[in-house]
Order: sequence, then structure tokens, then C-alpha cells
Amino acid sequence: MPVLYAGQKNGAITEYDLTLQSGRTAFFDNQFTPTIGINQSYLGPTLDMVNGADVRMSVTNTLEEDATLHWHGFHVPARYDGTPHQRIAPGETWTAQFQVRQKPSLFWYHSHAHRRAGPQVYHGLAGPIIVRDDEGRTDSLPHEYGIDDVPLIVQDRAFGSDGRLIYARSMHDIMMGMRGDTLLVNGVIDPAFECQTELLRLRLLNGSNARIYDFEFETQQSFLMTGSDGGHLEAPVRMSRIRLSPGERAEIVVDASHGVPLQLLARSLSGEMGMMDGGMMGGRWGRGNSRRSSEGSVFKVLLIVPNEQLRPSTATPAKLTTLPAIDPSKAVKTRRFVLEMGMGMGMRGRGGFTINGKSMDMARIDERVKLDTTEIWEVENASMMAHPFHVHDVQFRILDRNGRPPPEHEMGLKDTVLLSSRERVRLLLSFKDYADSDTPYMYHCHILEHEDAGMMGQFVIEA
Ligand SMILES: [Cu+2]
Repeated sequence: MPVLYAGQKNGAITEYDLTLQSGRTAFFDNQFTPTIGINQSYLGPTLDMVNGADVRMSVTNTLEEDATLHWHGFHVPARYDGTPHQRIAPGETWTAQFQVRQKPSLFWYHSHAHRRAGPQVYHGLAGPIIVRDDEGRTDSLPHEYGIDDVPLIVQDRAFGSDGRLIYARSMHDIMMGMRGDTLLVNGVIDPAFECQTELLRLRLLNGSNARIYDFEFETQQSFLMTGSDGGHLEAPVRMSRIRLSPGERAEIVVDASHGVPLQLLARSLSGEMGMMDGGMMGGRWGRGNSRRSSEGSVFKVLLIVPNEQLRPSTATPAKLTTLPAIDPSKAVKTRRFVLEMGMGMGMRGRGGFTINGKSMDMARIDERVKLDTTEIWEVENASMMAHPFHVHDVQFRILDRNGRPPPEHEMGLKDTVLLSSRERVRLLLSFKDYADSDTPYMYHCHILEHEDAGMMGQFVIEA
């Protein structure tokens, strides 16, 4: 379980000291893997934050390369967003100060270094953030951290026989995004969890570089999805499978009152045409915990083992929150974004990974948005594989997918949305509070190899 870190109170400010550091991590018996992490050797602590709090993040980079930390899903001034523009050189400390303005949910922080987000996150520069409401509660759902409220950072990795992480060595790894055959959950292979309560809340984060997963229980037991990226759904949605692409989160409540062990699985989609991975091997588990079959790659995520005596849990409320109506008539402007992967395999400029035909250029502002306006962003995936589209600064709503309303579980607050090949999604976004005509926010594909290769653009908000 990641350590919970609530920061230090300094007057009215809560301070978090985060050190980016290299180290060695024992993922396997008698083998150490060179990794990087935040305040530890791999990944970082769970930042415990209260909505409305003024926080100061001090990030010290002890690595031998430039790095950044981005607060994924957070609404903060652009200069504190932790994008490539807030580069932290080796030996330097970067300070970001802002007010937490989020609904209670799971967020995360991770490297957004220029062209290096992929390798840095892969080696460990990421961690979860749990935001609680103004009164310091999470909500009426299970909320005892590590007991009945458990974050799961799900990441696939490839290891060499020497225990070292293998990162993107081929053009295929860049094209498809880096994929491994071993699943780490909170930095652990094949974790088991002793469940002490009837209901268990799992906060799922797909923190992988590229893989898209369908999460489900081996027994097909259903669960209640209670929250999406940026907050609660209006009402719980009963599901037996939830798909998450890199960057996306889902909160689910699982009933363990029957006392039978539950194995959570992640089925991996290949990303090509939204189909499953084609598998060559038989149905056996690999070195880590992946199994390939004709149905695709399947990973073990978490084995939940209920205690003999389970503490009673409060029933999940039928209504969780009230969200503003999704009203496209408020939009003053529609912008179009077309995601493309050129066939020329070029890594820079045209022919590579582009949005609206352009590869990321830090010196170019692609879109200028007016403060205090609402817009529709129409995003189209013109490529042959699926891409998760992430927008900084805002929690948006999905208006429609290919002209049809989104499913119930996608009607809540989102900052990342998956687009299958040829899919067209319309988003409703409101830009509030922070204007800065010089410092941009990003929008990009959250397959980190695609982001690094240029499938990213920049927008500023002007007063
Ligand atoms: Cu992509």
C-alpha cells in the first residue's frame, strides 16, 4: 500500500516536499531493478489533500536529467501545472503553490518532461493523489485508507533476465506504445489483499504507458462504479467490466460479504482497431503475471481474500452527487482536433504523431481560449489505433460519441477520454479562474510514447 502523505502544516499552507530520486527496487526475489521514484525508490506516496486547501509543492530533482511533475486532472494556474515549460534541472527545486479546487476523487502526479515522459514514468516517476472534501471526508463510501479504501496503480512493464526494466527499443514500441508482459500494481507483482470489511472501495488508475485494460473479476462478479476521473458519478452504475486507457481512473465498490476470494483481472486491448491482443502462447502465466490466449493478454491485478469475520459496511447511497446539466447551448465556440499517425514513421513534423497535422512545438501556441467561456471540442481519431485524449486544467463532460450520448459511466467528470479508431467524440469544457497568455496548458494523447513523439498541442487561456 502506498504510504499516505498529508504534508506539513505551515500556517495556512500545507507543504509537500517531494524529491525525485533514483534507487533500486526488489520486484523479484534476490534481484534489484534500477528505478526512479518520489521520496522512495519506485513511484511516490499517496498525496492526501483536502479540497479548498492552499498547498505548496516543493519538488527537488536529484536525478541526472531534467524532469517535471504534473498534477494530472488538477485545475491550477498554468505556471504551476508541471508541463515541459516547468522543467526542473538536476539539483534544482521547483515550487508550485495553488489552492486545491477538485471534487473528491483519485488524481495522480507524474513526469511530463519534454520528450521524456515515457521513460521517466516507466521507471517510476508517478504517484496517486486522493482529494477529500472541505470537511476532510472523502464521502459516504468506504474511506479508511488501506483498510476499505485502496488505490491501485496499474502498470505493465518488461523486465530483462537481469531484472532491469526494458524500455522502448524498437519502432514498434513507439508506434504501439511501450507494452510489457508483467503487471505491477502499486509497484508489486501479484498482490493479495486481506479484506476486513463487507464492502471494499478500489480506486483504479491506469498508470501504464500504453496498454488499455478491461478490468473484471474472474468470476464475473459485478461491482458499482461510483466515480470517474474527476469526481463522483451522480448515481452508482452496476457493471461487470470497466475499460480504462492510460491516465483514466475509476472508483468501484466491491461486495466481499460472501467471503469468497475474488481475483481482479485486467484484459489488455492491443489498441489496433480496438481489438484484443493476438496471442501465440497457450493459456499459461508468464514470468510475471500475464497470460496470453486467443482472447488476448490477461493480467492478474489483485487477489482479494475476505477475512472470516467481516466488519459491516454502510450501504452505498443511491445518489452520490448532483452534477451540472450537460448543456451544449452554453458553448461559444467549437474547435476540432484530429489525431493522426503518419505512415512515414517520421518522428518529427509531418508524417509522425500529430494533432491537426502538427507535431508538438513548445514555442508554438496552437489554441487561444477566452477565460470564463465554455467550448465544444470535437476530437476525431483518424488513425488505425485507439488513443486516450487528455486535456489539462479542466474536468470536461462528454457530449457524445459518434453522435450518440455516452454510456452512463462516462457522464461524469473526465479529463481523459479514449477514442477508438475512426471515432469522433465531442467534449464540453469550461475555462475558469486562471488566465495566462504566456504559459500554455497541454492537450495530448496519453500513450506516453505518442506524447513524447509529438501527439500534443498547447493552449493558453486569455483574460
Ligand atoms: Cu496515441
